[in-house]
Amino acid sequence: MGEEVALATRYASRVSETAASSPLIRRIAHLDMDAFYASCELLRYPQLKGLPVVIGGGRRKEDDLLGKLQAAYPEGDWTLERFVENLDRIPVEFFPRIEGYTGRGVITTATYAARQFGIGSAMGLMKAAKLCPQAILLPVDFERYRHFSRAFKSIITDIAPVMQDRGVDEVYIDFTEVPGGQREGGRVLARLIQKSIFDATGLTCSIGVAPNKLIAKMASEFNKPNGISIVHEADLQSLIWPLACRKINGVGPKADEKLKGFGIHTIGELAAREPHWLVEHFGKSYGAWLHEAAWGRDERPLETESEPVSMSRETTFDRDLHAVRDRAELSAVFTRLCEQVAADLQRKGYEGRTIGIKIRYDNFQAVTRDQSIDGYTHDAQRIRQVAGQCLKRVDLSRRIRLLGVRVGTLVKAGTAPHADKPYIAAEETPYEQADLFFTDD
Ligand code: DCP
Ligand code: MG
Repeated sequence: MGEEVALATRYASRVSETAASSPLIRRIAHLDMDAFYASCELLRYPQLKGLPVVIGGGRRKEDDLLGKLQAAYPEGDWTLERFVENLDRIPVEFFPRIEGYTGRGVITTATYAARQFGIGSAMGLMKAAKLCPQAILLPVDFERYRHFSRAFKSIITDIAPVMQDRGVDEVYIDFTEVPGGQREGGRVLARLIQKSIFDATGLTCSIGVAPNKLIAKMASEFNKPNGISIVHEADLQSLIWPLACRKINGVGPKADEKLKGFGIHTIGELAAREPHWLVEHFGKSYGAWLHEAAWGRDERPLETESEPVSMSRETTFDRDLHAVRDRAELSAVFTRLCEQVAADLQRKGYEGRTIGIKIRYDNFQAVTRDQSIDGYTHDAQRIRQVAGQCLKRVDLSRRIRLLGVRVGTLVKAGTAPHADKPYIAAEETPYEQADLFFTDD
């Protein structure tokens, strides 16, 4: 069955201290995916590459495309399954255009081809329709973007473990102590990360490497898309000072207006002001910060998230399943989810004490149940037994859209008493609704 399995690891926040004590030159990267939502869409519709495409508006309308295909090729066997497998073969002319759009929809992002027409994030679709009527309009699919978000981040942490998550499509990475992180100012490692992400996902990103987060964030924009920019401390005057103050992450539209009112447009002009003048006009803390920022100083550590608090696997079914009629299928999926969570735990070296399930019904209502055990485990069978108990506490007479298994309260494997007591409760449980599809074997 074609369901998509999603995995998730939740972390407790922790601050990285690596750079402070290091004799190496501090090198911090900011990585930002290129036209992220649009690029995720182009992976499944490669026939749209190079064309103006905007993402936004209403809900998914893939079924409209299926309808068109059925009408155009009535002899074709266009089941949903066949359709999903052949997305890359849908003729370009079948895709909806933005022309004539009326409504209040807003663009989340646009391909670089669409940007040439002046289209960009947060623009109304009606305005975009005027700028480029032939642009193709695709609906947003957040689940898909989250999937690729997790994928590219896990590739990064495999290479460079100190990473700060900044949202769906950007992260900071501490290059300082990573092999290759100092070579050519970080370019060698940046190239490796770009290539690894591209090879695994087909997505491109842009990376800026600089002495700190503030400059790195600006630098990642210098060579978009698919670019790398290296900034050293000595480049402040030539590369940073000519930029508009607004390019500083932390100078919003209001502060920018006020700065302009004083005739300060560029970061260089900001740097030229006396700190006490800035404090006088922008307040003690913000004024002082503006001065530091203009001089490229930023000591903030990366806030890494390296201690997971839970790991989970969940899957959304192609069609909603029923506990009785689809018993075998559900049981198999359930077992597999437990095995996957167990494998995730084992691979990353964790064990957990709280085992839980999540179900989303056909009306999108979600319920969760969990249960704590004595000791800690990363054993698939044990997880399945306890998760099976949790399932007995939810309504299984309704159709199910999503099923998930989570293990929480994690500790590093081997650091806590092991839950190796045989678990017999499940065998003793009398026949209940959950047994309809969750066998206790
Ligand atoms: N996004 C959104 N609404 C906005 C801005 C962005 O929904 N106003 C979403 C869509 C983007 C994603 O967030 O794909 C990442 O935002 P970016 O600003 O990084 O934009 P892109 O990744 O799309 O393009 P770029 O190549 O400029 O980074
Ligand atoms: Mg981006």
